[in-house]
Amino acid sequence: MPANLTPQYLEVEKRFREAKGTEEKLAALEEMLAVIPKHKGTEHLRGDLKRRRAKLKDDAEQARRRKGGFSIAVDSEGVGQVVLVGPPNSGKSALVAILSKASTEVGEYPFTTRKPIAGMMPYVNIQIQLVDLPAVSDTYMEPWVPSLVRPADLCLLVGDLASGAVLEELEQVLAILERSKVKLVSLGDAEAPAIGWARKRAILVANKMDAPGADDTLEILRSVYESRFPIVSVSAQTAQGLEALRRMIYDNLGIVRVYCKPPGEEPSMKSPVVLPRGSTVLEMAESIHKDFAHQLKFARIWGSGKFDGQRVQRDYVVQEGDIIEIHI
Ligand SMILES: Nc1nc2c(ncn2[C@@H]2O[C@H](COP(=O)(O)OP(=O)(O)OP(=O)(O)O)[C@@H](O)[C@H]2O)c(=O)[nH]1
Ligand SMILES: [Mg+2]
Repeated sequence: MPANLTPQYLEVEKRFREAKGTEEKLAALEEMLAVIPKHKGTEHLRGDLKRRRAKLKDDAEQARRRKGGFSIAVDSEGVGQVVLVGPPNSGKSALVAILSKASTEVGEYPFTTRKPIAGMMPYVNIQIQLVDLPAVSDTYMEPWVPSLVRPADLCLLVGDLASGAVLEELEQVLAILERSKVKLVSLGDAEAPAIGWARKRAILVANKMDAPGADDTLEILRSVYESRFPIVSVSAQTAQGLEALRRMIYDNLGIVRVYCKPPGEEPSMKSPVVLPRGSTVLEMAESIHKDFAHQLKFARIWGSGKFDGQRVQRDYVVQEGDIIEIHI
C-alpha cells in the first residue's frame, strides 16, 4: 500500500536529516510521528520511527547520566499526560501535590521547582499523569520547559488570583511558549499546526480563589480569556473547585472510556478501555488485541442511547460509557 506522505511530513523529515544533536533529532522525530498520516500504508514506517525514537531517548538519557544531570523527558503514564505551566508562585506545585499526592516542593519564594515532578491523579477508574514544571517567566526560566509542554496531551495554564499582575504574567507565559512555537488552544481547536508548531490544548486554572479580592480578579481573567480557554477557579489551599478541575481535565483529554464484555459474561467496569474520542468499534477491538481486528464480525452495544444489546457494525463510533460485546 502506498504511504502517500504529505508535504508537511516530508518537510519535517528533511529537518530530521539535517538535525545535529540528539535533542534536535528527537524533537523532529516527535513531530514526524505527530504529522505522519495514520493508515495501513505507513504502518511500517511508523513502527520504524518509534524504534528510532526509543533509541534516541536511550542515547539522550545515557548522555545525561554521564554528565550527572537528570532526565528532562518525562515518560507518559496512565491515560494521558497533563503538564502545569505558569508564572512563578502561582501554585502549580501545590496543585500537583493535592491532586496527585506526588511529593513536590511548595515554596513561598518564586522558582521553587527546578525540575519536572510527575504524579498520578486518580480519576474514577483511571489514572492521569500530572507533571509539575518550573516557572515560565522572562526573569528566569529553565530553557527546556517548553520542550516538555510539546509532547503533553493537555496543559494547565495556572494563573495566580492573589497576584496584582496576573494578566501580564499569563501573557508572558503564552508569549514565551510561542517563542518556542508552542501555542495553547482550546479543545475545539481543529486548525492544523503550521510546520514546526505544536498546538496544545489548555485549560486556564485560576488558583488561590481563597485570596482577598480573588473574585474581582477572576472576573477580569474571564473577560479576557473566556473565548480562548475553558476556565476553572480553584484553591489548592481550601480544595475549592478541585472536583470541577478533575472533571475538566478528563473532559479535555479528548478520550472516552468504554467497557469490554465477553459474550455471556458481565463487563468489567473497573478496567475501562481508553480510546481517543471518535474511535470505532474496530479500533477498540484493535486496541485490545491486533488479531481481534481481522476477526471482528460485529458488536453489541449497551449505552450510547442505543437499545440495549443493539447490534452495530465495525465502523460504529463508540461513546463514553458504552459496554461493548465483541463477536469474532
Ligand atoms: N492562599 C493560597 N496560597 C496558595 C495556594 N496555592 C499555593 N499557594 C501558596 O503560593 C506559594 C507558591 O506555591 P507553589 O505551589 O510553590 O507555586 P509554584 O507555581 O509551584 O511556584 P514555582 O515552583 O516557584 O514556579 C506557596 O506559598 C503556597 O503555599 C492557594 O490556593 N491559596
Ligand atoms: Mg513549583
